[in-house]
Amino acid sequence: MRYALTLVLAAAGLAACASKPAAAPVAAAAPAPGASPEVKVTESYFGRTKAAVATLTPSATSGVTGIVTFSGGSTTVDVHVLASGLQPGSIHAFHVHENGNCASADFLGAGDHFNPTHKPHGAQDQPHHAGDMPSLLADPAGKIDARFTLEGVTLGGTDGFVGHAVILHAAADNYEAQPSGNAGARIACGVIAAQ
Ligand SMILES: [Cu+2]
Ligand SMILES: [Zn+2]
Repeated sequence: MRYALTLVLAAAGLAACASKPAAAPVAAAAPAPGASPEVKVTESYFGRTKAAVATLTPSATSGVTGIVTFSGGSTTVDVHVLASGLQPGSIHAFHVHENGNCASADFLGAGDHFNPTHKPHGAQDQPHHAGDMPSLLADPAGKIDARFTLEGVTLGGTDGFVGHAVILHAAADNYEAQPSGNAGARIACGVIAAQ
């Protein structure tokens, strides 16, 4: 049954990155239940999503742009945020939101925080949405260059980040106010796409 579940997750991941036909033959090589023990069956064997990127586009008035790159482990995601156009020394909430939709100028189409496990909004060391992330500090040039690791999340699969949106907010996250930390306007948005 473990193999069957893994295959379902792999199929979902493949559907999310249909532009990579080279991955298809890997999924087709499903092991029989009695597969020989020397065949190592790992997540990467089934094409686990290891990298993704989101290009941050500005809201109607923010002028903030950037790029966010993601590197996925089996239960962790490393995030690297590059952004510019911010007020020097300002602090900004940063989240993964539910809908991969940055179409409206206010980015409200991205919906609420990504929260597949139905947790409250919070800091990393407290119960928190899967989409909750550290707030980001702009340097004296109004730029962000930040790296952090998120625990207990993945890029691919039904509860993974790919296909959702990252949003940078005008204000810092207080990690208490529900459901979104009183983070203010949405000033940049990008849809997370598998690489
Ligand atoms: Cu947000
Ligand atoms: Zn949240």
